[in-house]
Amino acid sequence: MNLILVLGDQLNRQISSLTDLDRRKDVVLICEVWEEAEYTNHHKKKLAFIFSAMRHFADELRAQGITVRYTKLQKTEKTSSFRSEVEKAIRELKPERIVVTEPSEYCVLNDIKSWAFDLPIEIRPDTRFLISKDEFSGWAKGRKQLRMEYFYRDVRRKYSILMEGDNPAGGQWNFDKQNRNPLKEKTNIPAPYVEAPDRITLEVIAMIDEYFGGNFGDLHPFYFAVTREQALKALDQFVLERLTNFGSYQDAMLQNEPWLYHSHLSFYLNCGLLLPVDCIRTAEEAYRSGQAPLNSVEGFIRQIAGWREFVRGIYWLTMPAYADANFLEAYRPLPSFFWTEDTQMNCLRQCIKETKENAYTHHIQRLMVIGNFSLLAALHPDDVNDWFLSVYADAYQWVELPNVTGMILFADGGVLASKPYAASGAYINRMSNYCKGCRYKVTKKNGPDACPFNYLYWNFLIRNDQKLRSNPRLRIAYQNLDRMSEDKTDAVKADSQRFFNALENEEKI
Ligand code: FAD
Ligand code: DLZ
Ligand code: SF4
Repeated sequence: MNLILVLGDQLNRQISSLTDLDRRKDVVLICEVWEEAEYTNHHKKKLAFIFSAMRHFADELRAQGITVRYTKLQKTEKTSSFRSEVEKAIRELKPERIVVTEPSEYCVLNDIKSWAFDLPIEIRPDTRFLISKDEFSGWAKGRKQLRMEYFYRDVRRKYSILMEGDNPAGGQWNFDKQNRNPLKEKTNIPAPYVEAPDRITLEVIAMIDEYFGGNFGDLHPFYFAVTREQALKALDQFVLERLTNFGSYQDAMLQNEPWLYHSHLSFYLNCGLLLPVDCIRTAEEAYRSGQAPLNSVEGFIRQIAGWREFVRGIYWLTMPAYADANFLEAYRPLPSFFWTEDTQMNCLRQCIKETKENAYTHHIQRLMVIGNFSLLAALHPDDVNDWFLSVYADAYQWVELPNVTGMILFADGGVLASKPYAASGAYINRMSNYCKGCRYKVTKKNGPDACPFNYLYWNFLIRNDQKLRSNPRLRIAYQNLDRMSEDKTDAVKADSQRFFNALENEEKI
């Protein structure tokens, strides 16, 4: 008899540990454990989502005649961990073997590898991704630079995604230039997918309220899909209602409009309810049938077949050293307004408020508002990673860490991104309507009323001169800095110092 351990982000019947399951003998173990629930200040919606999806998956397996041993979080057993739950199951069920699909996170894999029970543990490859860890390291080997764009093209070729023979559909690999339109006012943006909580979800919500009431984030209202069937409906709704505009408005931000034309599928992809091929093939079909334009379909597919696979590859290629990277020597602690949204910078307030409400913000809010601020303010990578890992319902270390350490903080010195995504307030003003409602003036460069992003941007270049000047993609930025008068650079430094002092003194900025 095999004891098959299925982790909370492996909720798919096609997962490698379940492929040869013998329903007459084998037992599937799914467990809610305190060790996972408490290692960070997980958003309440994130916890409710994962536990509800786990409980629904257990019921789906049972409906197929499979024996499932499911353990719920118990207040009386606050020390539970994957190891302790497996140990208990071994004692009671006496299996011949443990089978598990490789965990998505480095620490959990190492933990499982260290288990010394008196029976074999078979760790099977994680086939939920398009590119295996070995394939990625083979691709990376011998390359001076790892760039997503070239990796993505190889994935397209390998799986014949949006291809016309040997060529990319439409004659181009990338339609990003068409995908940078701002949205300046509310248009007819479709409502996001909403699933009313059923009995199981309501039970989980009650448990989260009781056990995790002090955690960050709003638990109510809860509207996520929690089964594969519902997640597939959310995918269909996205393709039908939002995919057409996805590309054009991919980078846009709008006050009080958290969902826009994004897919909101990352939660479902990352816990296994959806597979990348589900999303890619459905989107491609929409293009082939004339339902959605190529710039949108290619843009969406690039996020999943390109970025998602690429960041996972970087994660496994570079761990564990990646988790300690701090190339720009950034040491400032996370300001408390990341938890309280108590700031006068409207863009940040808006994005943090939406994070608290939904356990979601879209990519440009994470990258160009919260991420950009974290970079320019030299926040410590450990603090920023911990925040991003806890507040989003789609956050697992394999995807969160490269996005934070590599993409927003440039703490890896350029392994993932060719340059830091640093920007002044002008970018945020171009892509959103946040600045209209702000106490600061985006057009002012210096002084107490100036948009802090404006002087912090130049201060960032000055502070990191030695490390960044030689980056060819920052050549123009440094040329512009060199043209600045001394008075101007002095004002930048003085404004930045005043700003950082205020942060340190916990003044409202
Ligand atoms: P869409 O815009 O609709 O994109 C479609 C899909 O593409 C997403 O569902 C996601 O699976 C994938 N995708 C897009 N960009 C990325 C990316 N950079 N890395 C990996 N996958 C991507 N994504 C996570 O899934 N978990 C995280 O913890 C996470 N943390 C992030 C932290 C920072 C600082 C940044 C800048 C990005 C982070 N992302 C993370 C990537 C991205 O922001 C989210 O995947 C996206 O916002 C999810 O919303 P969506 O499903 O509506 O995405
Ligand atoms: C995120 C999470 C949380 C909060 N709790 C659990 C849990 O109690 N049990 C579980 O199996 N998975 C949980 N997860 C998802 C895990 O973080 C994820 O499955 C592993 O860390 C993957 O390495
Ligand atoms: Fe953000 Fe600056 Fe615009 Fe205010 S003025 S919303 S701080 S970019």
